[in-house]
Amino acid sequence: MNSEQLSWLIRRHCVEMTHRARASHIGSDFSATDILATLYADVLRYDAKAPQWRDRDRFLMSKGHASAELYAALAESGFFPVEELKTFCENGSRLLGHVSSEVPGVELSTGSLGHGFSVAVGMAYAAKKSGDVGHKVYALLGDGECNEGAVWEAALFANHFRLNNLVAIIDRNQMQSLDFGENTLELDDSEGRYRLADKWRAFGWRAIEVDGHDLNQLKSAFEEAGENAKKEPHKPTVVVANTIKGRGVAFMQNDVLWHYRYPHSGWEYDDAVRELHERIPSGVVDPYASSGIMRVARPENDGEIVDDHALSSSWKSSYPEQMRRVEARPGTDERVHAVIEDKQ
Ligand SMILES: Cc1ncc(C[n+]2csc(CCOP(=O)(O)OP(=O)(O)O)c2C)c(N)n1
Ligand SMILES: [Mg+2]
Repeated sequence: MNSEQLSWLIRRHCVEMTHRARASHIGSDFSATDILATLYADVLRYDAKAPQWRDRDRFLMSKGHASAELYAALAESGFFPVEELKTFCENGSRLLGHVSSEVPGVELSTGSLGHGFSVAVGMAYAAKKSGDVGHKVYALLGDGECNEGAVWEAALFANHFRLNNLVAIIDRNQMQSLDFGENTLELDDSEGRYRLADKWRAFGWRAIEVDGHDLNQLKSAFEEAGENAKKEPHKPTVVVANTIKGRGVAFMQNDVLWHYRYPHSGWEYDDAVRELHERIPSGVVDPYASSGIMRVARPENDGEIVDDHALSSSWKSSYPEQMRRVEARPGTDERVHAVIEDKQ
């Protein structure tokens, strides 16, 4: 299966899993879907039938709330039956709402932000110390997760011990749970001269910035990271992937609502499936509805949508005016939202 096909299937499973389970984080799943698809289709070395194979690359999902997409990627890569995805978040299921190491292919239970990356750094260090050079360690972090102090301590450590067997990936979707990053704790400097990638460079890392939805760019970045030992022999690599939260379903994009909301029965679920089917890659069959959903029960008056989505970007109307610095444009592909007020 190629990365485009895997990417489509991951998104399709995420719609189904969060819908059935009434569970969260589909926006977070969607922003990193293309990253995971590239990793599992083109980059990571693994044996799905022997998940503990000694020479496997290690992948740690440090933003462990985006569990549905990881489970979907693992199931489609052969670690466990795809059918099991239907049990996501059910009582007794091993597919817990935050990433669980009970699941074949998962290296570490995650969800407490900052921890997964710290453990990844420790694993890379241990591999170096024991002369175990047959594999790399990868960790996927959210950008909001970079607000955690532990992340920067681990980044210093990786530089100090020259962990060139380590690749961090930042899902730079500019959002965290209930707001934009800029409104919460900024990662770029106030003049826009030093961006997140520059911070990592200053910490001794090699930083590569890419469009996190461009499968070719992602693949090249990981190949470049693999070449690291030749070019800059001592440095760990970070791939800063610029992404859109909710990418793939127009009404979910760049809207804080979809951090926690699941696609409800009716127009939300139907329209999400319909839109995915507009771009189904050849050779892929929808495991849930092979011919997609043709007619979407979209509410006739927009008022219903607004009521239903009172928590969407407009929810910030209750904020004091000086806090409303950034405004979303939901339903568009525009990643850089309008700054509507000076940040003073
Ligand atoms: C240590 C810790 N604090 C708070 C949370 C609650 N929490 C869950 S998701 C989230 C936002 C994460 O934002 P980001 O890392 O940007 O991930 P995204 O959903 O945007 O991909 C927060 C604060 C947590 N899981 N762990
Ligand atoms: Mg984020």
